Amino acid sequence: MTTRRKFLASGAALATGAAAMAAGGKASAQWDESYSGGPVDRPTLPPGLPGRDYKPVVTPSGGSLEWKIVDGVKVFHLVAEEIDHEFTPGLNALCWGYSGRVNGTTIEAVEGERVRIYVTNKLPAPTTVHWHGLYLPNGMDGVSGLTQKPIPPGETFKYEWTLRQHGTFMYHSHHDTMTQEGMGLIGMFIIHPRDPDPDQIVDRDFVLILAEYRVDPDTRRPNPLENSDYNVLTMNGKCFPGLDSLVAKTGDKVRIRIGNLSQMNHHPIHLHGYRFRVTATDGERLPLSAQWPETTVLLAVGQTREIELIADAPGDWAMHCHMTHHTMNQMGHNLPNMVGVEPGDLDRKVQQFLPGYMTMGQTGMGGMDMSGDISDVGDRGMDHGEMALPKNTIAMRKIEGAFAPLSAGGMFTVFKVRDRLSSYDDPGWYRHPPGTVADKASAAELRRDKINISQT
Ligand SMILES: [Cu+2]
Repeated sequence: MTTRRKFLASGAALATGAAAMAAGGKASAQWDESYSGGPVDRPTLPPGLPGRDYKPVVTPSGGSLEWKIVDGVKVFHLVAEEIDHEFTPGLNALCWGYSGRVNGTTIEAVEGERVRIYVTNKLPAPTTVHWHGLYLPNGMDGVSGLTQKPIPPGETFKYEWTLRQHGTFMYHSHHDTMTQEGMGLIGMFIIHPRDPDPDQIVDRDFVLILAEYRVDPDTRRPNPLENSDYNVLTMNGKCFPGLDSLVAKTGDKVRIRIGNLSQMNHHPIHLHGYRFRVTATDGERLPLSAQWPETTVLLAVGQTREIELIADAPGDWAMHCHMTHHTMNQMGHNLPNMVGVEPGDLDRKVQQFLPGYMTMGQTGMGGMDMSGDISDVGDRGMDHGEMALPKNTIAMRKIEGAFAPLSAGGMFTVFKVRDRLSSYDDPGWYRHPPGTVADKASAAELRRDKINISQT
């Protein structure tokens, strides 16, 4: 029960706290600077240099934006522009991106340095850039109309502030975001710590940004109005097999920084063969006691996570979104369910009216081995096994695997770990030690283990 004396005492404490806050003091020991964006008066430090102050990240199929130092400030130039982008061989679209890449231009900087980022708008529409997760003066936050005027087509704006944090962040358009993010205006913003703890230093430091697009067959642009049925699911703007593999040497300490700026979907990213530790959120790095083990990390839209592991198991390990529709390329999701159905010549009949029609396979989609272009086929018809596809379509294109065609696409890549590497270039498919690959069981083995496979 609260006595009047206690009530007055707590009121007095609140008043004291409010006075302290008003005077710029701290309200309590728990509510410290780490929750408030850090002290605004933290001094600017000299620019950090790769090799001396940090080890650069690797953005598979992408790269870090160039910079120069002018009077102690790290100067970047980001260009928003239309790009004829290849999601994977066979699927191109006119997207919007930054400085020559769609999703794959990473900004890399160091805690404490001052950055000046010029943004040139070469789009046909106004734009802005929001620095997602960063502590900065409000007027640098990039929200069109709220904190700045939009950048008109053809003009260049300047953003400048001092980086007062480190970690994995993102940047994206904040003008007509549905359209502009849906066209590809997103990227990762990595800030290295000024004085990393030994446990923060890794051998391989990968960056992946997740996104989703709607590209209809025989069209040349993503449709940003789509709100649920995405058919091109990407990491760094690429869908499998278009994305470079993540390559590590056995024993390497590996960090994978993942961000999600998809339009609508969260993505549970699963790595085969390993467990990893979630070591940082977009808020801050977690102390060792607060890091947690996982095999799948969920990336909500707008979130980043860092995961770390020791690459102690050689092989080709799949790493992918675990939503099964997100590991297919350019699927149509309104097909009739034909699993278990004998379609006969249904395709031929329907194609008289709908030339691009294709029935879902009767055992699923995995066994369909088709490629080609509808224009190559002419009047020859479209038998199963020789199915033609509309232009700019990759749904069923064969992806060669080490053993057989791979029935995977979309938000999927391969973590390749090798005992010996002369470089971190793609080493090709893994060569498994003899006797370590699943294969047809012999009759002798079945007899030995009394496995009865006779039909009843
Ligand atoms: Cu997904």
